Amino acid sequence: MTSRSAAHVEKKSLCRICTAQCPIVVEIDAEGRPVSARGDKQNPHSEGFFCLKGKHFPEMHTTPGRLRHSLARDAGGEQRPIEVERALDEIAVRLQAILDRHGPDSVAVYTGTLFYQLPQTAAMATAWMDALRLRLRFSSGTIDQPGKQIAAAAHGVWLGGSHVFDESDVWMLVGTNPLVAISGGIPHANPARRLERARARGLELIVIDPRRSETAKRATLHLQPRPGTDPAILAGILREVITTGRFDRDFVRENVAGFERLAQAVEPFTAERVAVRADVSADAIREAAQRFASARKGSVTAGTGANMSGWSNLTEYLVLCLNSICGRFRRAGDRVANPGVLTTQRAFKAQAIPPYKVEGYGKPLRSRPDMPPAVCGLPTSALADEILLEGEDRVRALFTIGGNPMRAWPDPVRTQAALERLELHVVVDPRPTDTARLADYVLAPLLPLETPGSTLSTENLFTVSPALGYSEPYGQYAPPIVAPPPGSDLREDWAFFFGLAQRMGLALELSPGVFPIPGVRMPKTKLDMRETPTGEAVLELVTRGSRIPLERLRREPDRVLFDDEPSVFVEPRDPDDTARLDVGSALLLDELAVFDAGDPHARAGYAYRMVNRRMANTFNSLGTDLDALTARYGTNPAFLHPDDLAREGLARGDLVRLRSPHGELEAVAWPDPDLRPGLVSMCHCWGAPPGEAADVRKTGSNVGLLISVEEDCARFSGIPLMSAIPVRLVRA
Ligand SMILES: Nc1nc2c(c(=O)[nH]1)N[C@H]1C(S)=C(S)[C@@H](COP(=O)(O)OP(=O)(O)OC[C@H]3O[C@@H](n4cnc5c(=O)[nH]c(N)nc54)[C@H](O)[C@@H]3O)O[C@H]1N2
Ligand SMILES: Nc1nc2c(c(=O)[nH]1)N[C@H]1C(S)=C(S)[C@@H](COP(=O)(O)OP(=O)(O)OC[C@H]3O[C@@H](n4cnc5c(=O)[nH]c(N)nc54)[C@H](O)[C@@H]3O)O[C@H]1N2
Ligand code: SF4
Ligand SMILES: [Mo]
Repeated sequence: MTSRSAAHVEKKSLCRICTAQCPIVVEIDAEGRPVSARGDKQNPHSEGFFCLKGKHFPEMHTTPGRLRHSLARDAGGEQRPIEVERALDEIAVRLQAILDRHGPDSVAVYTGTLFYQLPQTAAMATAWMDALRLRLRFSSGTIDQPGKQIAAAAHGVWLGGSHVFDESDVWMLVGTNPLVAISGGIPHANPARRLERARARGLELIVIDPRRSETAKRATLHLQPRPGTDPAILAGILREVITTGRFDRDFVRENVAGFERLAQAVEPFTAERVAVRADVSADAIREAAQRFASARKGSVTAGTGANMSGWSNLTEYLVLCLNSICGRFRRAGDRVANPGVLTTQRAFKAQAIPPYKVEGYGKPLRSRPDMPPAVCGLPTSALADEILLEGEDRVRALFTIGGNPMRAWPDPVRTQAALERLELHVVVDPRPTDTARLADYVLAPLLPLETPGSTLSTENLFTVSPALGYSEPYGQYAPPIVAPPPGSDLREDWAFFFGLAQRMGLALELSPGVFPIPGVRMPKTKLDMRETPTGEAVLELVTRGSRIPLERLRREPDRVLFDDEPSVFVEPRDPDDTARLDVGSALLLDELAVFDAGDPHARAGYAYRMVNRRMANTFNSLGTDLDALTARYGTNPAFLHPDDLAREGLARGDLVRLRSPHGELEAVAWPDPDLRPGLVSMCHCWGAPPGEAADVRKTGSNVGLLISVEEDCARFSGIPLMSAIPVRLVRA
């Protein structure tokens, strides 16, 4: 760390790179620039936890690579700085013209990961989309873990909430590596320490991952199966729990429907048969079932590995079924460990929201006529095709907010062709990303240390899945602590959408929170469109109706745990309520028979499978351009088991060519003894744009080149096969 001169001050804030949102202490120099960050050791929630990315978070604010002005493409095709108010004037006119001529279905919005970490932006941009009646909304969610929403709809939601990690004695993780991803599964703040403490009090940690991941290394039981076989393992565990009678009879009798149908569906999955399909021992299946079911409290949760390997819907559904039949939910009278701080206040009740519609949300996309829109949102894997459609009827304008399609979407060749065809592409991003470079306008936002923020978005994650969100009543307000770079012309992200709405004569209604909360009516606010509100005022509106008023967090900045408030307990079921969770959904369990019939993703002649993974020092495409964060591996190498490397005659650092049935890429080979043999493990969001001459040793490789958006896409969400992809190795 730089030596701290007398003129330097330290101020508290939150790192906003990933969903952990770690409390940090930022060192600010005499000129008011943020120069470094460290974890806040005094913070009782995180106890000083942070990571190397967070250390370089201030650099994102000061790097010369950051956009200090918005950009517009001129007549000659060059992107040049433009005054932001003028950019908004021009965008409003061009957008209105497209809407007038082609209607709302000619305009699409893609919201990336960062969108969901900016609650004010999420709320304002959503209000703007509502006012424009835009239907074509796509998000990174359908190339992430879309099975979660599908499964929740088919299963229903328990209003009492799930057991939290800190009170559990068993925890099962399927295709997720929370010690590196820090994205839930194990609570965000300081997951390693939380796990260590939990293990010390006897927690059983069961990890299912074809890689002996950082988390798997600390498990009490690690199953290292073939990728793409999670449904077999979960069905095998469910069968074992059912046939040995270890399920929660009382909970099932009172709250669960479809038990017989589930029992029938998993009947073929004996431990011995699962052992063959997944290549794990039958004893390990029995052991996992016994340990999971005999514990008192706990949960099973799945991550990207389990969602990207072909069986997103089914796997997430079986996860919920296992939680349900084992009664892994809070009951009437139980204390709620995480009643919320900044989220709209809600009641906890020992009852179910019954299953709701999985699909049939509006009419299908033109490029996917056989795929009725589902509860997870429109398939992002189809968005490039919507732009590339022949004829009048296509997407002509796209708004990309806090996302980087050129790096993140499957099939970057198609993505590039689509983005180049757009009549209007507006990107909201602080960096000149590969995507921003193709845009007509890049709107450059202020960054978190310059704007008011809070922990709301991470708290809100409980709505996405059990085991996500905070496990205690933690909340923090983060005031702006540095000024924007001198001479810059930047706005808070949300202000672009307010500005566009003003110019287009729209009236906006703002909802609090980032995601809707099942069973809760959110208090909406009609905005006064004559005057732009302050950032603080917008933050107040998105926390409206919270259990702890934002004002208190502002007043008492060191009070970040609200555990001495009156405790919240789960209320009994409403007297007339008869709703049940459904573990027998035919819609989803039918997929189990399809799964059992064989591996539809296998292709002859492709000896390896490529699996997804995250690397510690980059966050999706963020950090891939910072030397300090890429020092360890240089790029995103192709990890292989040392025996495979040797057999292929490869050494660390050699270039390899990977070919899938869809495409190919070049990558740097790297040994990983923790990987199951026969696999290649690679991180996403790297690589130069297709067609650009580039040195893979510097740019890394775009894994999306191996992915097809036409074949092997899941029902409902269209998530392509993004893990367990058949590949073969070719010497480069
Ligand atoms: N092959 C393969 N592909 C994958 C995955 C995989 O595992 N394998 N993972 C998928 C997953 S899970 C996801 S979530 C997606 C990620 O997909 P995206 O969200 O599209 O990609 P990111 O790189 O996270 O994009 C975030 C962008 O937000 C910008 N940003 C940073 N701060 C701010 C801010 O304050 N305001 C605004 N407006 N922007 C900001 C960053 O500069 C960055 O360009 O990728 C998916 N793609
Ligand atoms: N450092 C860092 N943190 C991040 C991100 C990042 O890019 N970098 N990205 C963020 C985002 S957008 C998200 S969505 C989260 C994701 O968080 P996670 O879902 O935890 O993502 P990963 O760390 O990639 O862990 C996925 C694991 O699944 C395993 N796997 C692959 N295929 C299969 C399979 O078929 N079955 C099973 N059981 N396992 C399989 C992989 O070996 C890997 O260990 O992380 C977030 N946090
Ligand atoms: S874990 Fe995430 S939020 Fe925490 S310091 Fe690292 S990047 Fe920032
Ligand atoms: Mo993600």
